[in-house]
Amino acid sequence: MLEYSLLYPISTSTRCAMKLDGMWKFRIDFDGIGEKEGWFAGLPGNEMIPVPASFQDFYTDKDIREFTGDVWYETDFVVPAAMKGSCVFLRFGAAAHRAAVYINGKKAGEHEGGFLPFLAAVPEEAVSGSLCKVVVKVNNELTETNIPCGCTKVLKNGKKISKPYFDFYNYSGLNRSVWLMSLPKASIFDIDLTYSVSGCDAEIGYSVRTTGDGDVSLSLFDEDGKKVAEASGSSGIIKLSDAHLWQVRDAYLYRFSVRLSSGDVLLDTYDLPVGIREVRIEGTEILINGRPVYFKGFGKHEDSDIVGRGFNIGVMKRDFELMKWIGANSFRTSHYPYDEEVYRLADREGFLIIDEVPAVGLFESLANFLDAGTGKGARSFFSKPTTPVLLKAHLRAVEEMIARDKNHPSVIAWSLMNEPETSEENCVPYFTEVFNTARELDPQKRPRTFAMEVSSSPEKCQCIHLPDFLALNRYYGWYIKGGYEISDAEIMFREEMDKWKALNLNKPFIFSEYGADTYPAEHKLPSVMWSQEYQNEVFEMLHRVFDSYDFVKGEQAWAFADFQTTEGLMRVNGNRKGIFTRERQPKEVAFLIKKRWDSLPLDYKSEKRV
Ligand code: EVA
Repeated sequence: MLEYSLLYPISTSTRCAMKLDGMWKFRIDFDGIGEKEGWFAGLPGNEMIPVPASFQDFYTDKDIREFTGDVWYETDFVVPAAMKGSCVFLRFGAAAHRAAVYINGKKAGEHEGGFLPFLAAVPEEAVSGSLCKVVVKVNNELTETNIPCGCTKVLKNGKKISKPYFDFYNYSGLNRSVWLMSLPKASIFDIDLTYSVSGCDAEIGYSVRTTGDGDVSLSLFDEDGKKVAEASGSSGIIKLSDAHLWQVRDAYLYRFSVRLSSGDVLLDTYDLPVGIREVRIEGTEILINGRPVYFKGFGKHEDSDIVGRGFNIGVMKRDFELMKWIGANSFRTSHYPYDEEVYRLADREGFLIIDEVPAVGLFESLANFLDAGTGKGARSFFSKPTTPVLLKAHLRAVEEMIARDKNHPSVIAWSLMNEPETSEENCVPYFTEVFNTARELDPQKRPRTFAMEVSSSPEKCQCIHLPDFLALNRYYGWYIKGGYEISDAEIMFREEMDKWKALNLNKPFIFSEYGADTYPAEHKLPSVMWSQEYQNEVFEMLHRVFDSYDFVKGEQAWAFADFQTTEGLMRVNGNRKGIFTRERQPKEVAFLIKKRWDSLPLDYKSEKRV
């Protein structure tokens, strides 16, 4: 159980939440002297930087952009009188990859893992209305004992460099909002919801965990603000006849309002947007409210110009508009849980999310995405002396992700790893523990999966039995037999699919990645790799294959937009497999995909089609 509540920060009559976003003081610890010189009590200098944002792309100096080590942030705040008598916290949406928080010079909290929130308690003496100082030391070094995996190398000139085992730039810093928030001493700590839907009738199972004594009661309001149900007690079932269900791309959100009281005194109250929907897998079908769904969408990144992986609310809005335009209904939060705003908007817009924990780079290779095409074998990642430490960090991230995201109707599945090494038996205990933990922690028992690289083949993968549906990342026509050899790529792809079919797993498959790098300015007749025309040919070929297998129940193209990576021979100022450019404009292939997705019915390939 987590030591603090990860309910999204909101203000109600009993709790306050305010953002501390804006310009913070900033200092890069080039010489590793910050601790010794007591920077935790206040930073030297006057350098300022925006929060939230990655620090890398603001500066013109490459030594800053590539800096690997500690960077320090500082701001002042005053606890408003309204928070007096409450427990006061700072809540960090994300600090990549590890952080230590100091309030008025004293350590107030620390956290490892760069994509999930954590809280630091503001000490009581600071809650007196005087000026407080928060200093945060953020470290961006990659290791094999935390996720995402990578390492740090030292150059001959003594400077450090990050070597990710994954294909996205190691953007870091305070990438998400920082909140000052207060909770009453007796408060609502966590809410679990489950749904069972039968026709138009629904049952909502609820369980509310509180700190301190008090009685729980709750009300459910519809979108017109009309109260449709009431209940009391910390757990129970609400029955709703004629429920308005949350459907794919047709969302409906009730307001679930929880109260904790002692006699007539209201101790705490919390409101949660709630979408009533049931997720089930039956044979090769993925069912939302009993209806088969074919997934259309993307693997994405949180990545944009200037702010890097910093949350950018405008870019988020544009991304949703583009996904609606192209006919998508879903996305995977590759390769880490995104900002909470993304899930809130997906709840509102009716998108389906496969929520991915930041377990990427679990492969004995400096760049597993390159091996992703070759099928090159690798030594196992799961029998090192450090494996138990890695597993602990992985399980903690699964716990935090599920605690944070379990109540979003948009979240319909967990992706527990991206492209791990699976061909040796010693990965099985590790995987089993991760899969079991997710099942145990999720009140809704949502489907679990992991994205499988090509060496996780029907012959070799040791973990096929674990996912509830299979998610394949495949690059036929790019890493495998690209260019004029694409006809061989199609044959090899079909051979692989025939082998999956022969296994008769009776589980749904989706393609969680496929694509081809394309330079938006490049046109060529006849096509060559990297041209717009070639990206179209690859997608046409892949679509033909997807359409030939009924157990394929979805396609999520790689990637939604071009994104920044570590520089190298394989990447032209980033990964160019975007269907949209990094500026969020369509490449040619976007029109081809739109035509297809607009024409595919939601229950495409379902045996239950009427
Ligand atoms: C690629 N392939 O090579 C992608 C990566 C991605 O960006 C993968 O999961 O297999 C990875 O991160 O373009």
